Amino acid sequence: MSYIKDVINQVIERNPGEPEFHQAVTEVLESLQVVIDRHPEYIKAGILERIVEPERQIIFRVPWVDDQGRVRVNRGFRVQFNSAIGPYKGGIRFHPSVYLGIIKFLGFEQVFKNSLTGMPIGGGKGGSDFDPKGKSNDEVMRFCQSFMTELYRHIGADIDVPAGDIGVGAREIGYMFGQYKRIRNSFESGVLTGKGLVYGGSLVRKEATGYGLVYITDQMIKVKGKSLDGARVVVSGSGNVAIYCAEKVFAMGGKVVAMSDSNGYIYDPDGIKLDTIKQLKEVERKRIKEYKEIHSKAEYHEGAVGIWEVPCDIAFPCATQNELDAKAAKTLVANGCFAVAEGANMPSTPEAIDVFLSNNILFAPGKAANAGGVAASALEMMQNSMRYSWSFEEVDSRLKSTMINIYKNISAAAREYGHENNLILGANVAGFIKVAEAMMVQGIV
Ligand code: NDP
Ligand code: 2IT
Repeated sequence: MSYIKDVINQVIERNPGEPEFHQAVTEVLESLQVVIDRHPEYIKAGILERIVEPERQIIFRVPWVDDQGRVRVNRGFRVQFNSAIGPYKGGIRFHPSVYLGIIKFLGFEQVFKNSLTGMPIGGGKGGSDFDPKGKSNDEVMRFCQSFMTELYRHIGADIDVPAGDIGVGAREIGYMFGQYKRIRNSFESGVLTGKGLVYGGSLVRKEATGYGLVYITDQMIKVKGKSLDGARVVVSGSGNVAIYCAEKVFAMGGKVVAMSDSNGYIYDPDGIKLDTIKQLKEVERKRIKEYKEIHSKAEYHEGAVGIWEVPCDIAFPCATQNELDAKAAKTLVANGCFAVAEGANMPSTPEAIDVFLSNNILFAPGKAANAGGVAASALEMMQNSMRYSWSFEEVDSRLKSTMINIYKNISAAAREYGHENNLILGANVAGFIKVAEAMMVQGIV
């Protein structure tokens, strides 16, 4: 273990002030002792030392003019983490909390997630500390154009293919694609994914992270004789991942009783009315609090973390990193929750994960459970290079089989490397080995 500990300590020393990055690296590397024991050649080749160091990190100024005519300046990031198995691939996040450490943790996770999809995609992530909340459409457009005016020189269908994440959806991707196309004077549909359906987007991409999350969860609980049918479900967040997770839960006979945003959560004992959430969040961009004005039987509570006090059988954290701590995990367990699947990236703290594992909660880690989004992005890239589009059913069935395969691979790896029910270990090991093997044969680069 001391070799792995040394690598972790080096990462902490060389990347000061980036606790989320340290957290993500520690979790993955601590799983890899069993792999290193069987593959001592990885030590000599410096696989771990190389895999924790991004291949390239780009930080740039993003100036834009607000509606009052004032100049504003944000910071843009793109971290191109690992290209051993394909072009860098990963979303762009616009949120005031974004700094280099957040983008590095997300880029690092993405390397293993993308490997798990079985598709030829490397890992990367980007973003900005720009806050789209309260901004006009025109301001968002000007920001996206300025962001792409720098980013365009670093990306391409065979180089690096961004997509959405928190604060970046179809609207932002549209503005960024328009600016890329204008600068390059070239319609390169494969340069971004999550595009609108009328200009090269894929059916099911919008739904894919949430649907995929429910597909893999269904598989995980089915093996233990449980079912979504009749299950009481809590989904945190009310963005892209949360909405389509909830939609698929309802379609499979479950009942979502609580959802949230960063201000608070709603509890509707009759089941959340998703049409209202879609209207409030996708169309009007309002706060979830408004739900109560429309459905008076529902309760609204200030504070996002209170959502974990709502009793449920299955919990899907779909908002943001470290939104579910040990206290929340203990409450979930005490209330009889039997499964947790991460729609967000790293939503459970390490202490919360310890609570889940020691209580035998069925736990699907984000890098496997939310891989449906990037898997559908890879399908979008495939369709773009064929200049063809598949039907909804075709993409959905490919997504479903991808998620079932991920489940099979991570549970097989968990079994093979020692802990049958530890899908965290399984996901880290299975995701890592493919990337490590590719790095081994490509020389010291
Ligand atoms: P959205 O911007 O569509 O939605 C984010 C949701 O999470 C909103 O309800 C938001 O509330 C809430 N949220 C964001 N930040 C915080 C915070 N600091 N505290 C509490 N709540 C917060 O993003 P997505 O749904 O796309 O992303 C959600 C998560 O899923 C992220 O972790 C992302 O990395 C991950 N993910 C996304 C994928 C995708 O395809 N989009 C794929 C795989 C993972 P509010 O509106 O109040 O900010
Ligand atoms: O975290 C993620 O996997 C995403 N935000 C989606 C990335 C992508 O390229 O579709």
